[in-house]
Amino acid sequence: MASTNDTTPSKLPFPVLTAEEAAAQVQDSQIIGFSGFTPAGAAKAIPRAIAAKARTEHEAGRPFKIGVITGASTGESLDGELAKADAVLFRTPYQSDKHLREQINQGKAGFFDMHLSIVPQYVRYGFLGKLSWAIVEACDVTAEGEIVLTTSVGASPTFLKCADKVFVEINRKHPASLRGLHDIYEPLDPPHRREIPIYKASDRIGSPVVKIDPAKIAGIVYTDVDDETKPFRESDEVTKQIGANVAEFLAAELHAGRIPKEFLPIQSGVGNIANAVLGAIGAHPDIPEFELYSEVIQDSVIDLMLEGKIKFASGTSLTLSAEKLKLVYDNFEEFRDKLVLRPQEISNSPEVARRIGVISINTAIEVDIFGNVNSTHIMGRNLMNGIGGSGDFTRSAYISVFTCPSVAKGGKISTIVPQCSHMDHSEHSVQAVITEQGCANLHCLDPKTRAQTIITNCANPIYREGLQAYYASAKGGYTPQTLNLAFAMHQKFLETGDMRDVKWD
Ligand code: 0RQ
Repeated sequence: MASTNDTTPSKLPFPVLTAEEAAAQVQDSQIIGFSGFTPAGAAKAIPRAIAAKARTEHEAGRPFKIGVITGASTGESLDGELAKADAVLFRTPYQSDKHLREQINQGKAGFFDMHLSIVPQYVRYGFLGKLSWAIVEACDVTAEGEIVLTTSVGASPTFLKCADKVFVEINRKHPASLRGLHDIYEPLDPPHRREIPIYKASDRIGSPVVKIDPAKIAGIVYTDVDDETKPFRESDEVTKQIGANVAEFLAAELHAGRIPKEFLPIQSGVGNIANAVLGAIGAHPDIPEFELYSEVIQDSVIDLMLEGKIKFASGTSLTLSAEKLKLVYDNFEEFRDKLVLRPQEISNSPEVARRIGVISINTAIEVDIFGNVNSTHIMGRNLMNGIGGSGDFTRSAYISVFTCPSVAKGGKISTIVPQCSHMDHSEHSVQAVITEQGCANLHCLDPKTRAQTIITNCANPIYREGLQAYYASAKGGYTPQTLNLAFAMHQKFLETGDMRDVKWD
């Protein structure tokens, strides 16, 4: 069986192309499914070359934009370059690139947000249009059309299946011995779908490779580049305290018998707070070793595996710093039976999350005093990143937790507000809100008690009195609100750049 692992790639029946030769085949208005879930495993060389082609076309006075579908956020070479080249017709789902965010908020790039678990089936159902290309990063491909992905699976299996033609970026930074890390499984579509047979985080149900018709492979591009993962900020006092508060909350629920003594699988979002939270859970003496059923596997997971605190991690991406990825690759035989990467349709499956009792922990932009959560918008208007996988897990979780610092922008913004300026997760799906100030355990509380608990336990002291004043004057009913004051803090910020000193009467 010839594969790119063989020293002579010409044995394969696929053209070996430069990224520019591949990009030359991409036409204006085509829709492309790119690999990548976070910068992990994202296509890099061809999107960069497509962006260069877009610039040339624009200079020649010709239109050139493409529809960009990915697993989630990607790296600078994909979202960043395409946005800077004004080459994005539409983009979905989650993104976190500052240039693309700007284009979206200026209305120059179309964007629609969706739950990550739903992306592959939307592609299969045809809601996203016909994919002309799938462009994926892999560490190996065989003449028979077996593709071994790299550090993420995301939605790539579906892109590869549904696209007319395929380009594969073979990234030599990743060893072909990764075969076996991935568990590729695609459910049948309704009305033929059956249950996804995962009963614990470590269950494997699929194939180690994505198998496609080799006739669809229009070319291979060889690359040798690291994932464009950004380094973590050193945890500060606020982040550490949020982590400690989450760990204390879970330990208390365990002691109260509301979490079983063997513990339950954790889902954790991405970023600095999520990294610190996992570290704190791992360090808590009362929390036993646990498993992860999540989407992103970050550095702290590897550290906790080495300490024996995390037994197994199921995700869709291995989003590690270069140093941590090297450690995993250097000791891959040790990690092989502790890690699995699945398609996001499976890693983020609400069905599986509900069955296995996932404890979800995600980050909010703002939370209102009743426990509704805004994860996506700044001041109700501008998109930050997107809902990502937070909704996939939150709605189905055994316990769903939202964390955030109590203030943003040096205290000019309170993340606890009378009413969210945009809503992604409703009070019905949010069981705990945790800031560095403390924890509001909202289980089975009515809206009035929720409001008092969130203001007292989570709001920053500089905003606590103001929020209490708002609530004291809020007009009756089951959920007291004064509609013309509910956004007074947001309005104050839009007028003065600071939420403080709102007059509540
Ligand atoms: O701004 O970048 O200018 O400093 O938002 O905030 O505190 O650094 O936290 O990087 O973890 O991001 C919710 C955006 C948090 C992210 C969000 C500003 C703040 C800062 C970033 P700067 P932090 P993080 C996993 C699951 C939604 C989807 C999700 C996210 C910047 O976690 O996108 O959970 N989550 N998916 O200053 C104005 C506020 C603000 C604010 C924070 N109220 N108003 N600015 N910021 N709160 C992901 C996937 O599914 C792949």
